[in-house]
Amino acid sequence: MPLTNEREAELTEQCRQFRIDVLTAIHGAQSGHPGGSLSVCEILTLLYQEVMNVDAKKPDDPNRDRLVLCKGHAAPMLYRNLIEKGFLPKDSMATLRKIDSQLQGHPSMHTPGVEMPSGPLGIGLSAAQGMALGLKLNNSPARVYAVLGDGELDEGTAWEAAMSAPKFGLDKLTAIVDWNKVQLDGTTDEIMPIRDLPAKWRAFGWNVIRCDGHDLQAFYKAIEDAKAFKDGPSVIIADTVKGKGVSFMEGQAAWHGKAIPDEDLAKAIAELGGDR
Ligand SMILES: Cc1ncc(C[n+]2csc(CCOP(=O)(O)OP(=O)(O)O)c2C)c(N)n1
Repeated sequence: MPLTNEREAELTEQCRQFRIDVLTAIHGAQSGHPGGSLSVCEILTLLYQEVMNVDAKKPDDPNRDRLVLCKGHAAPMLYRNLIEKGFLPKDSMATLRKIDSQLQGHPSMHTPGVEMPSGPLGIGLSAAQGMALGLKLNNSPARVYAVLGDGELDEGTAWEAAMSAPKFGLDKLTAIVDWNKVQLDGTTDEIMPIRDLPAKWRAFGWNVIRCDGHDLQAFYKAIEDAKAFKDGPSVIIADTVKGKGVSFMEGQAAWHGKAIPDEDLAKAIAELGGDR
């Protein structure tokens, strides 16, 4: 069943608001990662606000779904989603990257709702796989989502996990690659060509689903298809745009990790439909 038109419109509006809030917080901190936070907006928002079974009132529920943000530098978009789910106070975005804040530059176990610290790229999929294996041994209905960057796939450890998850038949594990084709200081093609990414995952034994990672309906269908596949893990290769939603950030490695000047924040907010 697709999302209803009404639900799709609500989630679209949330994505617009979350983009503004995330950029405002990065501007306030004068440090952070705008590009990769914007590209993963629909992915994290659909998962947290629609798909995943997580409840801030039952954070230790053994049957909760888990998400590992392997590309931990996109933490502001994770935090904005956790706020919406009630894990963090509504005004906490303003504390991003401040000393003693629960919202550090990269996810930490001190932050309610975070399942796995991340920042060093390449390790998150192994952690997610371990969670999925433990849950499977306990016959848990919980699902595990691992959100990776394409530049992150330059790390060999990611491929160790890619090789072993099919061996264990982890059908409740879904990896999602935010394939925005840009990494820290250049395009993925320039730095380490990834070539036929879907074929690579297929060769490792994964059920491969490809979709537009900014199209909520398409991504929702991909999640449903992953849930329906019972013969092993699925990977959703989501075509995305780094900096999505702000014209002068789109596709630009320069906006990977950069403090946002006042005038650029104002321009970005205007493009995103202005004040909330
Ligand atoms: C092991 C490791 N090496 C290097 C870095 C520095 N680093 C942070 S983000 C990044 C680029 C990541 O690119 P990608 O995964 O495509 O992220 P996205 O474009 O989605 O933001 C790099 C090299 C790191 N965090 N961890």
